[in-house]
Amino acid sequence: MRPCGAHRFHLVRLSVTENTSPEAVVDTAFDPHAIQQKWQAAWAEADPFRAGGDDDPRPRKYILAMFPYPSGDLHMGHAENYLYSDIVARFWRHRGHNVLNPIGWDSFGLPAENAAILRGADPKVWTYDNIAQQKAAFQAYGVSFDWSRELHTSDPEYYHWNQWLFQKLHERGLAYRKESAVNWCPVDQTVLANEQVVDGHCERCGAAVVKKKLTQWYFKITDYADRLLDDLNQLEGSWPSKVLQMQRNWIGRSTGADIDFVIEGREEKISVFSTRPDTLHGATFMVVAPDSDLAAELAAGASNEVRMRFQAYLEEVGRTSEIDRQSTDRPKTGVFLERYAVNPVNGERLPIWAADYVLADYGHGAVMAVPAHDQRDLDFARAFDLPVRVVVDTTASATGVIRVIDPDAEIVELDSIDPAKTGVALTGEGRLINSGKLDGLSKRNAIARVIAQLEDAGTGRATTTFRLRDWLISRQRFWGTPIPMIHTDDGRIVPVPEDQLPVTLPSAEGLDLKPKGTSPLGAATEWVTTVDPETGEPARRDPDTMDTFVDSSWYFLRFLNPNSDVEAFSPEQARRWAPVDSYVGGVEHAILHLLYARFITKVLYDMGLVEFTEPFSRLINQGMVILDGAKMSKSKGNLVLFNEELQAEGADALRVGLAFAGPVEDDKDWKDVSTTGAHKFLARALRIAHDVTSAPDVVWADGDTALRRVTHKLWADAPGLVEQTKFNVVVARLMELVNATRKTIDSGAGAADPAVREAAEAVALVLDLIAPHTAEEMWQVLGREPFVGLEQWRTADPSLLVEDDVTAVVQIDGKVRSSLSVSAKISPEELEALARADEKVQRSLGDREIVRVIVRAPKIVSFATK
Ligand code: ANZ
Repeated sequence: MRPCGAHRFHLVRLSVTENTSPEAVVDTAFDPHAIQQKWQAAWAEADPFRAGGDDDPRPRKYILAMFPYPSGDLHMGHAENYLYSDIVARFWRHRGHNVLNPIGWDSFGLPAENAAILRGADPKVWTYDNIAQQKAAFQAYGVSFDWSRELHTSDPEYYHWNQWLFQKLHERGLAYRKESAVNWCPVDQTVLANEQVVDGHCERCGAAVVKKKLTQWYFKITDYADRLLDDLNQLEGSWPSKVLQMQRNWIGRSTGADIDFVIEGREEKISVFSTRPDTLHGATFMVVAPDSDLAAELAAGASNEVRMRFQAYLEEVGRTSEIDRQSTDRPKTGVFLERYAVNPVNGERLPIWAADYVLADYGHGAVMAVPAHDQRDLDFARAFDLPVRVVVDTTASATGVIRVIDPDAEIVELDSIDPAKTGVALTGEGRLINSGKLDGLSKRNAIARVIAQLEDAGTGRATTTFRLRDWLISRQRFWGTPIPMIHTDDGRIVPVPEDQLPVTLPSAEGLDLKPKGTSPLGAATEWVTTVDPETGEPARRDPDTMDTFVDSSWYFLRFLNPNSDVEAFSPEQARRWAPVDSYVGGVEHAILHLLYARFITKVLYDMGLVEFTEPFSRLINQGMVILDGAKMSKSKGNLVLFNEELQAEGADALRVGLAFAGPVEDDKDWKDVSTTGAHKFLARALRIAHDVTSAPDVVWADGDTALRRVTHKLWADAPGLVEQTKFNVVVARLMELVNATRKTIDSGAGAADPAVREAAEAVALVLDLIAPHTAEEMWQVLGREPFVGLEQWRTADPSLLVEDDVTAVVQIDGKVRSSLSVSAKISPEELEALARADEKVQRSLGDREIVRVIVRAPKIVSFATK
């Protein structure tokens, strides 16, 4: 029963401005759909989440979630992603910030084209239909976007500036064409960037990727390799360490030396890259990548039989993925090329082999093989009976102290660790042996000495090598940004003049979009025919389109003035808003998108257009939503559909269910997401607002202290919890406050207690992060003006934060077995003693022996038993 008078404030007609007034409160019964509709209409009308203009005095926050590809319906991954960034955006508004939280669509790309081929539809129509559908879903989900900045990368107004960017890179020598062996997807019939090849397969369709020699456009990201690596240090602590590590590995900086070897019967020397020049005396053969030009040249000079064996081997290698080639547990294969190299330090003849574990496009595509100290070389030497020579004694550490490898032996016999016998390469630290004047030196000193010697003799030099390759950006597909270059009849390639940009896509009508290895745009005769801007002679447009990762490499800047037709973005607005303060997205973008966006940001910095070198100050990766431990997918038939869930319990229950299911970065099993539980909680929350009988101007200080303490503890902790992205804890704390409030209403001072109003308002203000519709409704029921989403959070009263007693839980083998009421200041020893003495604990322990105790005073004592 509701105490009488409870409706006093509900009947007030509330309005923000003329015509934006939401209808009076829906009903005391919780009808999430009615509440949702009402507040969504009110938001659409009043546009409360639009970012403030230049004269807005509040500090700015730029909150962004990785923009979606318009694949149709939203899925649970989207539901999670945009929920988290919405929580952050709402939080900063409550903290007095001018928040920019924009949304757009990454709307170029293969799926549109493939769907179009399958159904004979226009990729454009398919794409924009999907965008409309997703937009409606976002609105139904209650995300507080600034819709005025919506953009689509497939609009000419957007891709105009991709073309501008391309030309700027071209002017700076950072966009270029070259012929090389590229990754080719035989199904999608297009080239792929290295980053789009996952375990040897096409990232999109899963087909095994093959190598094909083609002339393509590249962005010279390798010029930025050092900066891309070094600047990761700036992000330490604000990006997940896993992502930083993945980027470091991908860029893969190795320091070592280039060493030049004379090849018998060849005028020019060849260089090899080695991280272990100290082992030069241990080189016993040389290996070249079979698919390198060098191997072909060396094989050409060999006997007929070897030439044939080499050809057959080359074909076999062409069918092997790069991952397999590098795998250590694969039998080693290769062909001796009947040629010899000469070791520059001792004049020894080293037989030259072609073997697939050496890659053509790393270092110089050739290695000096040191089987004693490199596992792959050792496996190869053992397979083909080549000599193994130990040149670093790893049984003695660099300091000269004997390292005991076999604990039963005093000194290890070198023989017992001979790699030729054990099959285990000696890769550790040690002192040099069998290396002439280098003998006795530590690895580090020997490396420095060898490099100095090589440099003196002019046969080598210190070098740094990167794993990172240049970014291949041209694609032989239709639905992308046309590359703004012109091929003249006399073989020049010139930029489309800036005043003729954008080069817009022709209509897809009449074009055969089926993948066939050349761009469908080449067949659009009218489109492709143009004139040489310098001579006016007939010429052809470049028929390729850009990788869509170009589109997403700078979109966060376009949101700052998305409608400009005079510039890609405004440097002045970038100064105000960028870099992005908080960026939420999936870890699947740990390399591709984030690396490209970091690269383009650095180029824009060098152009003087932005004043920062890293685009995203903080990165939040969400886990996946899975079902029964497995990734959801259409083909497995285990999809939980966003729209169905939205229909069931409404947006807020879905939002609360997801937020409560676990830590942001963890995968969440849909089994653990309870939208019905969330629904009940929201109904309880709204109910307390309905029950409040005191007036909005009541003096809180007169309220019940126990309840006020819970409220103020929330005010003290909520900001920190949100900043640490502990959204599940925020939900738990809201549940705690709702329960405490209910208790006061039902059994304590009653609904008229000012502390009840204070608590209910606190619930509304914090709940807005996660369940904004219910929060708005509560706020209105409480007699306050909309919108709660724009209200400032309150601060905790320190005098209400001193805790007298707290509840400590006692766990045994991970299960809570008892709880104790203890002083907040209890010592760990005291707490452990109390826990051990507790009757319930003793009962459930029985005669089991405690083997480990963890005490976190004053909250937890955890016993582990045998
Ligand atoms: C001799 C040597 C002796 C090496 C030794 C290692 C250990 P990271 O660290 O990954 O940069 N290498 C060079 N170019 C290669 C290629 N194209 N394909 C396959 N392997 C190649 O690896 C550098 C090391 O990998 C180089 O140092 C070279 O082998 C090999 F005890 O040179 B090393």
